[in-house]
Amino acid sequence: MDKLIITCAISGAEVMKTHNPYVPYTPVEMVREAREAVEAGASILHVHAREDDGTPTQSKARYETIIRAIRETCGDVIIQPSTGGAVGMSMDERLAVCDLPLEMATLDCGTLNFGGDAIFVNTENDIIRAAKLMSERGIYPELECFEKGHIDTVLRLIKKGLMPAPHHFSFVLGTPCGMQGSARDFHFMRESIPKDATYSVVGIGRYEFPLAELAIQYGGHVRVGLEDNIYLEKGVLAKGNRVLVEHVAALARQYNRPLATPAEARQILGMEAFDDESIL
Ligand code: KMH
Ligand code: ZN
Repeated sequence: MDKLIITCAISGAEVMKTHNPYVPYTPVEMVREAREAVEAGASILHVHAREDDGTPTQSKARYETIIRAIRETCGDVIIQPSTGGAVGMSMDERLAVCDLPLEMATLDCGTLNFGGDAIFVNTENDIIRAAKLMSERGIYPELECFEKGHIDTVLRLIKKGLMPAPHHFSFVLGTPCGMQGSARDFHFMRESIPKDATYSVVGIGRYEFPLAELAIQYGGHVRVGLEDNIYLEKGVLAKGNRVLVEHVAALARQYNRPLATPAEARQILGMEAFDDESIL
């Protein structure tokens, strides 16, 4: 089994300080959360930029400021900005961040009800556009799939030659109106991807740690962080991203699964070696 890659989704776009005061907004707060997540064992940081008041933004300039600050503090960690942004943003707005020399970014592979009247829109043409852009710019996509139909979409695009290898999936399970995160849901998803693909689980809310434990046992990888879950345990807010990563690192120790360094994560995922001259 490969070493375990822990991704930490430090900020998100929808979670606010009113939900958990450790949610970072400013670049200084982003660096604090990034550093603590990396110290605890994360090798990938999934980042949503925010304005100082917490408003989600896909501003290139804001991402550049945040990424440069994180890079200075966290060395060769893999920095993975979001192209999902926040619900309601246009694809033009969401993909603007891909103008930066990025190593990796998320690529959302289908539309989903997000609760109430909110819909997270990713049409087939949106997905194809994002895949083409990222491939042209050498940005490694993390294929976010919120349900099995999203995996099927990716498989169809692979067949059409529109989704080049390597393929690294994220199973985002437990959103209010999406697929939930039971063991049965997990196995259905992991058995549905190509044999040579890798995957990470993203358990929302109470699914975060049970899915992490399953992925650790079955050779998958894990994402945790305040974007996905604000609690360390029922009713106890997590005092930052560090404790969430530490919890997964402890589970990994329990199952004798060593953690991957950023360099090892790049190897496992089939990414290019890190080149700090050309990568932000
Ligand atoms: N904030 C969600 C609407 C991603 O980062 O690519 C989308 C999201 C997915 O978080
Ligand atoms: Zn995200």
